[in-house]
Amino acid sequence: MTKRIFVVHGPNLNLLGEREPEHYGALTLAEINHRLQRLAQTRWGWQVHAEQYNGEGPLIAALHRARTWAHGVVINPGGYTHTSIALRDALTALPIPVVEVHLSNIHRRETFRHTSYTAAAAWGVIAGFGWYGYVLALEALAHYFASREASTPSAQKP
Ligand code: CA2
Repeated sequence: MTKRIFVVHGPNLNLLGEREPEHYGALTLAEINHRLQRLAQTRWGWQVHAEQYNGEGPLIAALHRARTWAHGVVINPGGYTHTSIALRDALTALPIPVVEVHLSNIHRRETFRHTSYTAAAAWGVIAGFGWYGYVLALEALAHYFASREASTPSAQKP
């Protein structure tokens, strides 16, 4: 079955590739999204739908919409990681697996970045591997779907 994956980027990530490459790498957001779409299609036959929001409300509204169509979510909540209980609540309300991704290793940076309000609402967290962290998140979702399908009765051999 074709899976639809929602990759959603939080505030300021539209600036990727323009500033702070030492923290966030040299690729633009469009380049990262394109790589994920190509990989997901060729390796698993999945569709990746990517969006970016600078505002908390629109980000939460996009997650509410994703309840109707997505099979999994990969989110980089950006700065809202460290501030937003509302975003955490929206993620908690999703009945599908969520993987939180950070380009930088937030635990090697300023103390205020060490706390993630959103992480507890995620199935898992990946941080510090740059854009490749999004690939790892897709791999994690593939493992999640495969392990669930293997344990459903219809997939069992007689
Ligand atoms: O490491 C990450 O992916 C972060 O989620 C990025 C956030 C930061 O607030 C988190 O602590 C960690 C910031 C995203 C800002 O992105 C920029 C990209 C280029 C230039 C300026 C900002």
